[in-house]
Parts: sequence; structure tokens; C-alpha cells
Amino acid sequence: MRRRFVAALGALLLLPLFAAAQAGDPARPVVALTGKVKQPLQFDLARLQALPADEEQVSFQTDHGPQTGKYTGVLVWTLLAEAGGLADTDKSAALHHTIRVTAQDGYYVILSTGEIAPDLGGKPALLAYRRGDDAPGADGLRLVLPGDKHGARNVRNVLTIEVE
Ligand SMILES: Nc1nc2c(c(=O)[nH]1)N[C@H]1C(S)=C(S)[C@@H](COP(=O)(O)O)O[C@H]1N2
Ligand SMILES: [Mo]
Repeated sequence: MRRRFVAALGALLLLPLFAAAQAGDPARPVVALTGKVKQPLQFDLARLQALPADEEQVSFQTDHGPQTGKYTGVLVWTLLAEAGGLADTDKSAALHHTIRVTAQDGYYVILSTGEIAPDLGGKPALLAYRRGDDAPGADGLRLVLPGDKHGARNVRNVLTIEVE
């Protein structure tokens, strides 16, 4: 009886912590990859860091002046592969899907599978977990599109990646 009470109390205390992480607690960034992938997945920092890392030196314009920096993260294409790839057996599947990357503030950007597929557009769209030499995760998770002139597609505080 007492043990059950302790367990229930523990669950009650832990629930808000879990919910905070789900809601995009900047200290514990988590991104959900959902939609038309074979195995929808959640990536936390540890899981992202366990995947092959890509580093990109980028410069982009913003309304508060040019930004330059090095970003470290995982290719969005690699995340799709981790999720088992597209849930679409069509021969041309890589040509047919959109990828909606949404931030905590509702800001979102649409990419296409053809744009980032290594054999096609090959754009190294990155879900970055580290900026420069900052601590990994300290700046949340950011979409980085190397080569973009303006920074508008470099979504800060990414929460979800939905394949449509
Ligand atoms: N979540 C989110 N990401 C965003 C934006 C935003 O409003 N919300 N603005 C974009 C725009 S228009 C630019 S120019 C860059 C600016 O990046 P910075 O704030 O790191 O300089 O962020 C992009 N990413
Ligand atoms: Mo901007």
C-alpha cells in the first residue's frame, strides 16, 4: 500500500518534468519526427549526438545584421533514415514529400525530400544541436540551410519535423 502511494507520488512529481521536456524545455531539447516515416521517433540531445555529425560554417543575413558561425548537427536526411525512411513504396517517393519543420513559437518552414535527398538536390539541411563552441543543446535545436542568403529558413528551437 505504502509502496504504491510512493510510486503514485513519484509519478505525480515527475509528470510535469516530462511534460516540460515534451513542450520544448530549452534546457532539454527534444524533436519529434512524425508523419510519413516508417517509424516515428523522438530525438533528444543524446540520441542526436550518437548519430554521424555534420559541421557547417554558415553566413546569413538577418534584420539585425549578418550572422556567421559554425553549426554542428545531424542531416535531416539522416534523421529520416533513422526513422526507417519514407513510408511510401513508390519508386519516386523521394520526389513527392514535404517536410514541415516547426518551432516552439509556431514559426515553420517547408522543405522537400527532393531538395535534401543526397542523390538529388543534396542540400545538407542540418538539425543543429551546437553553435560554435557553445555547450551542445545550449541554444536549442536549429534548422540550418547552408548557402541560404537570408537566415529565414534557419528555424530556431525546432520542436517537430513532419513528413507530409
Ligand atoms: N523559431 C523561429 N526561428 C526563426 C525566426 C523566427 O521568428 N522564429 N526568424 C528567422 C529569421 S527571419 C532570421 S533572419 C533568423 C535570424 O537568426 P538569429 O536570430 O539567430 O540571428 O532566424 C530565423 N529563424
Ligand atoms: Mo529574417
